[in-house]
Amino acid sequence: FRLEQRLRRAVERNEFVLHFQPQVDVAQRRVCGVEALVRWQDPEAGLVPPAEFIPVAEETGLILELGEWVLRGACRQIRAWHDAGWPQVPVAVNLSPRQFQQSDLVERVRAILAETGVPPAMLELEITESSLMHSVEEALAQVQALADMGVRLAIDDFGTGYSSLAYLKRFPVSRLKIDRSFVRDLCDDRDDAAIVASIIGLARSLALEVVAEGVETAPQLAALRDEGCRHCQGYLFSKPRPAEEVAAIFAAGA
Ligand code: G
Ligand code: G
Ligand code: MN
Ligand code: NA
Repeated sequence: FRLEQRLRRAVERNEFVLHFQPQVDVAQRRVCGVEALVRWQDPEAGLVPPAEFIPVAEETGLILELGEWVLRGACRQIRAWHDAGWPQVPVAVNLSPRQFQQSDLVERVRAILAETGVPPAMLELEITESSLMHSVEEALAQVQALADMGVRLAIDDFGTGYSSLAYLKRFPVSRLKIDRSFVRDLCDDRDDAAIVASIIGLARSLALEVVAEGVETAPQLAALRDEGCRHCQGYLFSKPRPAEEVAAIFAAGA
């Protein structure tokens, strides 16, 4: 079908770009990380958001090639920011379930880190609960190998999937990302407020870091701070931006 053909050609022609969204340490008022988000620069349609092509890339398997490109691009950017003298913050990359299930993922990640000269701790991989729960023992081995290498792992969209708390304890993950659907109505919906507070409490109990996604307003930020959530990401601070513009945000100190 047409989108699949166009996507295949886009991979061949390298029509993708990475944007980066800062994560802010709200106590220290500084950028503490960035998330890499891929965009497709289609010569005809312009900038295509990932929601429109990631699902097709997943279905067709093109996500493996695209995902490798994203990983390499993110690591090159880490290197470039390092060489330009910017403060070093981890860069998060989204891994689709299919990428996560590749048996040689760990070796691929290791090779890209070596090739770009990036310390493993500067890379954070975001996986979803479904990636972890699909086949738990394999996932555990994969996560363990990445953690042993020193790569950070975050659970994306946390709270929307079906992860078991018992398993969560077994996985050596670095942090939980509170899904933005809970943050949206945090100030008006008691249930969302309770869920957000529970995730923050869970993270604290398990000694995991926590980051809130989709923070758009000052009252949301205040509520998150009150609950003890120190790291926030969202339009209140910055939309995902091209790398050059993120450097300006580093320069401004968030
Ligand atoms: O950037 P945006 O908010 O439009 O992203 C929409 C969705 O696409 C999010 O769920 C995000 O995780 C996903 N996404 C963005 N970039 C990547 C990527 O490089 N790889 C994968 N697998 N998903 C991505
Ligand atoms: O699934 P994932 O968490 O990777 O999704 C990231 C997506 O969230 C990106 O598409 C990004 O553009 C979007 N996003 C980031 N900050 C905000 C925000 O404050 N509000 C909304 N609505 N979307 C956001
Ligand atoms: Mn993400
Ligand atoms: Na998310």
